[in-house]
Amino acid sequence: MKQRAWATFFLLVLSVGTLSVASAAEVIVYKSPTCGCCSQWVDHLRANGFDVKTREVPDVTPYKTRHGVPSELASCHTALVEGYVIEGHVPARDIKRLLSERPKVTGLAVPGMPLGSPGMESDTKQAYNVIAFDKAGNKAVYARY
Ligand SMILES: [Cu+2]
Repeated sequence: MKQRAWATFFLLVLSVGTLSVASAAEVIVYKSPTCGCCSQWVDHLRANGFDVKTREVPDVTPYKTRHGVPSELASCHTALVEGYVIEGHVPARDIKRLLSERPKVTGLAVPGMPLGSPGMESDTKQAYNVIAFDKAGNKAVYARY
């Protein structure tokens, strides 16, 4: 009986370990060293359990081009997570939904820098959309705020 209890305990530890690894998705963020709202978005992701690594670069534009971000969807920072591209101030909950649904898209973008989005905290709230995009030029609204 005692042995069985230990076996259950170890199974629990194993499954909890696996879960935490799965939830701490690694995010690589390309940002300019002087971008304050980029750093605040990084804090937002970390507060929501993401394992964020930042890459300070003098010009983020080549990274956007390389990873297929359409110029009209461009924002400040560009991030990579599990094969997806995240452009701009995309809320953590939409990235989590993306990683669980795994749609066939290149990534998600919040074009520009809307006030009130994560990392752009403000008393003024602008309505904005999270846009899913692919390399063929298709775009669709993924979430509305
Ligand atoms: Cu920004």
